[in-house]
Amino acid sequence: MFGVLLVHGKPEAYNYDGEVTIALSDWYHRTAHENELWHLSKVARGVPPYPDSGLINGVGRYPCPYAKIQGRPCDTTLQLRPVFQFQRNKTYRVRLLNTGAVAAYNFSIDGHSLQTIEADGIDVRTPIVADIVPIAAGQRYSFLVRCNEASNNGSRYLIRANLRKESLLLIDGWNINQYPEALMGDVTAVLQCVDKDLSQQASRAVVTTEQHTCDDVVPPRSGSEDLIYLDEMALAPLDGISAPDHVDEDFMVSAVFFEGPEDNIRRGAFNYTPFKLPDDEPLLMKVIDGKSIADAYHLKIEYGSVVQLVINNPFFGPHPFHLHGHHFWIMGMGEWYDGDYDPSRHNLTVNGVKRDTVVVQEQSWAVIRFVADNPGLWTFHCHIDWHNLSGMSLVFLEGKEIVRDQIKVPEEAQRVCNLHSRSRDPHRFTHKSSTIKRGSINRHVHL
Ligand SMILES: [Cu+2]
Repeated sequence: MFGVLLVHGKPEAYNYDGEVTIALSDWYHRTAHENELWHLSKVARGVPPYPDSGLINGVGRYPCPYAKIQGRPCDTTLQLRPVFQFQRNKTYRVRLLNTGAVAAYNFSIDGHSLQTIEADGIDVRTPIVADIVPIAAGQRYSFLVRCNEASNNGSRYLIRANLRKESLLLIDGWNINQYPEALMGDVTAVLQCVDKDLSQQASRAVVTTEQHTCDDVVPPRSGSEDLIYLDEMALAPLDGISAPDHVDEDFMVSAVFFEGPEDNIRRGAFNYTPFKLPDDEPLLMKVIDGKSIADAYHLKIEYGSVVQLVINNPFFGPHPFHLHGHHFWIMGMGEWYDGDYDPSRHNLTVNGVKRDTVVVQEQSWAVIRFVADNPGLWTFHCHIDWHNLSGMSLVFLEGKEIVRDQIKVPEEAQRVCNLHSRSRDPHRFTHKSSTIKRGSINRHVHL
């Protein structure tokens, strides 16, 4: 099941006449479970499974000759790309999300610039204009787009999501996917400008698909164009609130990969401590019950404090790091090969972008700051699913006493937890149903 959940701000910070949502993803022909087993085996050596296709809103293509060698059916009439119809002289909000497991994209629309008005759910103070917007797994943006002055009724422009293959690490061609060369990086959709009145459509736009075969190779945008890449740090928040200029709790983590001495499996980790999910009950329940969570890598922070996290990435690939429960200010980040964060060499700013997912470039660093104003257990993890899976994650235990004394888990959530822990025990599958007791309420639950 695949979809997008939109949370509308109130009041809207920017005016627009219509809107469309563009969800980018990467697609695997193998099941997630098969990929997970391979990735967590010795042979994978920490390399992520290589995707088969890039998709826009769930559609894409795969070269039929490669499908044939693998004995898979291939129907070119089912290889599609979306067509977004915009009414001319109307302003549209394009919501862009990268829902992929690993792939990063460069997003652009031919003949149009993108006015960035939102990053990861935070409205920006001044729209920042760009031709190309890099977007990593887990990141979101909104742009205002209007059909350009030169467009006519029916004009078509390519929407390009160029899959950045350098974000997919392939070491010596070794992968569970034996045909990495079949991945087509030119993932496209179409913007069509029309004069017809679309005001009766729900989103004031019409979204359809058209056939898009694998013979149709889309060359990259012309090198003669002077293309502007989004300056992410210029996306200061609309509320005008800068990062606090002091820090109460300062942490430094290094995002590493290393081979466990006991099993020779290469895992991702912060500070050589791969995150481990508890086998019994959720961490939140443990804290509420006053139990220790020593088995999971966690950082304890006081409610109300200003927390700074220095993230160093000594690895030869980027990581998009995502924090739950908060937005943070990015205080600074290095270019590729900038080395570890060093206060004597690197400057920080309190006026940068506020968001919840930051890309830390290869062999480089980033510094983020947030206010601990949301008691709970909040995970901070790499949004490359494979890195997260093997352990590149930690938990902020924020306001422990408040969590223990004041947070109540709703009954429905407890019920789900119980079902989850039951499903982990193979013997439980033999039961057809069970009764869960919560206070005076008895519920009969069918499994
Ligand atoms: Cu990562």
